[in-house]
Amino acid sequence: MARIVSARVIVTCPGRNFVTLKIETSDGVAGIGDATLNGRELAVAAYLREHVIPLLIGRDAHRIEDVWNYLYKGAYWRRGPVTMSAIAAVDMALWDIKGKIAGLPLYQLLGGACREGCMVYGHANGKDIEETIDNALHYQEQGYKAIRLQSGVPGLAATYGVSKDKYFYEPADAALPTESLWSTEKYLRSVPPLFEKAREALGWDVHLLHDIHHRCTPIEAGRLGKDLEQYRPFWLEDATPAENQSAFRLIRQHTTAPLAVGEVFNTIWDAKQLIEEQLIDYIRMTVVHGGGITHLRRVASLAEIYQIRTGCHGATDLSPICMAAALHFGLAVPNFGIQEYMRHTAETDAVFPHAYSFAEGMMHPGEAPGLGVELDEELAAKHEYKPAYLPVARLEDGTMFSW
Ligand code: KDG
Ligand code: MG
Repeated sequence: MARIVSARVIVTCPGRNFVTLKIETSDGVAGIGDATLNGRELAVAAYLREHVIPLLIGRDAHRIEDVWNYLYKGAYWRRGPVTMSAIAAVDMALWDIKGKIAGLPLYQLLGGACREGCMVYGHANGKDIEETIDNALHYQEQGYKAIRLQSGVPGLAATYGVSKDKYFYEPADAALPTESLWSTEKYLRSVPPLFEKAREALGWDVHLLHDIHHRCTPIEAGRLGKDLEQYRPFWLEDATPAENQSAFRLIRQHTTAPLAVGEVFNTIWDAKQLIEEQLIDYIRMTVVHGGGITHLRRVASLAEIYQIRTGCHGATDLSPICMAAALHFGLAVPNFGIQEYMRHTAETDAVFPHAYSFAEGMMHPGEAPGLGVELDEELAAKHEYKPAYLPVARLEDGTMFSW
């Protein structure tokens, strides 16, 4: 038995905030898990410290499934991003420990590689179409096979997905939420010309993606899908808020553009109807916000029988630990689709040295036992937590809107 003897939460801010759970066993093996929830980091840290860690001490680190069920069912209060991120962190750390004890990279424990690597997509953005396409050409030169396109909208001062720094995207940009104005009409006019120009400049051999970021109603999303179909998008992401899963039926009635959704989902229940009615093509849940490897495997298995593939969230607000977990999962899951890859800064990478790598548009988790990521605690301690919030959006008349 590998008894859990200690567990600690480490909060660090190497350019942005990350929460890590570190679990140690009686044989001196340590595993780490990502618990970062952008803009709500300390809620997860407190949940872990106050309500999860005391329950872990003395348990057998090998009994991953049992620990998962203990934390999920045993809390009585189920689901939600705070709870599920905390459970995910425990789950990742335990899989890391199991891999280290076995001397095998995690993907081997998940059934072994189903492919040579995970295709990833990079983020091209710019203040206008020209700048976005210049940026996309840069990604294409670096070997990316898939690129997400987000451009500033004429007439709007700022929009999601368009960063100040062309190559590093950091949406949580202020100590209190900044506010931006939104117009769906202006936005809907701006996307088809972006895709038209992108196909002219980049050709047809590269996959093009776009994130609507919950900004459309179903009928608006249907119209946008129709307009973009001719440019063969790989996917349209988060077309409409998905609390009402049946809303996606309306989008499906109007467009054959593939749909991706789920970066804000936490459990299989958030996606059940979307999957069972085949209302989507890609499920975007990832390890940290989706209850860990143990739960994400169940989501992917349900999705597989409906020909839905994975497309895990991979923004910079998920730590390199989550990125590694997602790559092991992506390599081993039969219905992998694509993995989002927003590179972390050198400052972040220095705190989380890792075995995963990128080459020719593909990523591989590496062969190090477990997750293949370490946390440099000494360096982490030098970067103190800084409150940072995601922006909020209002319509031009002042009505609060989805960010
Ligand atoms: O924390 C929010 C970001 O992760 C999100 O805005 C990024 O939509 C996003 C994406 O697709 O990466
Ligand atoms: Mg998104």
